[in-house]
Amino acid sequence: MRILLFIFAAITAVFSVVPSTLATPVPVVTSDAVPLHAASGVIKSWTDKDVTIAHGPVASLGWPAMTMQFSLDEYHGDRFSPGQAVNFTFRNSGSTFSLTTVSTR
Ligand SMILES: [Cu+2]
Repeated sequence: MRILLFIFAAITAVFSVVPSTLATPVPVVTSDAVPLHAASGVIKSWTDKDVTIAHGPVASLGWPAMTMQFSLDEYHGDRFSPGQAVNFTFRNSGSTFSLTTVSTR
């Protein structure tokens, strides 16, 4: 009987430890995240590889308004047509600017 009580006590001890172990927060790694930039503009052309957008100022990059190309390598959304006014986000890796999201405005 003593052995059964010992086993019961041991099992109880183990289970009382598990919840606090599960509650330990998992650290979120953000150091390699590439920031997104947001802008609005008008679609000028759309090909299979890239889109040209006449966009307004991009505050997060200190950019003035300009017309430029964005790569579609990372874009999986709907295709838009020349003349459409849009809000969009993009990320830059070196000299490549990749479109990430687009929506009409
Ligand atoms: Cu630009």
